[in-house]
Amino acid sequence: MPMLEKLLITGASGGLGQICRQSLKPLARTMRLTARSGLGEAGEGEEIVYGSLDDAAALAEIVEGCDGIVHLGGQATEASWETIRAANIDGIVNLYEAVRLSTTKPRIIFASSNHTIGFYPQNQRLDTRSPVRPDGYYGVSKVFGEALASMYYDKFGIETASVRIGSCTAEPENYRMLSTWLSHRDFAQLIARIFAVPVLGCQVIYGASANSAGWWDNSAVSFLGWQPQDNAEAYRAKIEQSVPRPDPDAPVAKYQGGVFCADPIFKE
Ligand code: 15L
Repeated sequence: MPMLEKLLITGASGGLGQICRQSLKPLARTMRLTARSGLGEAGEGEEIVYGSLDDAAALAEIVEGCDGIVHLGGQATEASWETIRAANIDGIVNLYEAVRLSTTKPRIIFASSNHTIGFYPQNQRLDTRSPVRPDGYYGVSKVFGEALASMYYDKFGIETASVRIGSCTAEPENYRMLSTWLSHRDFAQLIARIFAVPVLGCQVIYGASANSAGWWDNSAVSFLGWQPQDNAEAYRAKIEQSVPRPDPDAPVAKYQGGVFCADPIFKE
């Protein structure tokens, strides 16, 4: 028996969206996929609805009838303020308004990011209550999303898990990812746990596998029962053989957010 009737994935044509399209199938009777374009043919149990986060009326229709949302849509890297504002500020307000006005009030998983805390040094361990230290407009927009989720929970009871995703790739690709890596399998299992718990409330969760070199402590959300299975350490030897070690003073070796800490202010 799937635990959800209808799961909406926003940003379903992106890298993580395509992974979730496959891995989250067992969670819902129907999966509704949305993006601006590029979703191909609907498979069994799938509905495809094209739309944009800046179209509030279209979003209201896209959200209606869903009991779960994995919100991956929006801008996924640093960009100009205009781009960030449209996709990650106005876009997420439109999404929460659509949820508030829906009859089904879906639980939301918000793809937040490690760039909310990117300016912490790599030798500092953080927990979910550590103050934010965003490393660019992108990180600031994710902090905004987390704050918006908090307000919609306190005012309207809409439940959200803001997952501060580290680096969700098939395998770790560099030294920093030995700490930040989140395997696709662990991400899918985290999503399943978030939808499974009877009461979620509004939580911040670090999205990282059980990396021996990890920086983040999720003990405040142990009630989720999520136990990541993978550990980036298994790839250390491969990285040591194939990736040049960065200068210890380079942002990628100094800060948790890596190269994002060195990004300029982009202009349109
Ligand atoms: C993110 O938030 C980005 O969306 C992703 O592309 C990676 O850069 C990741 O963070 C990371 O920090 O590795």
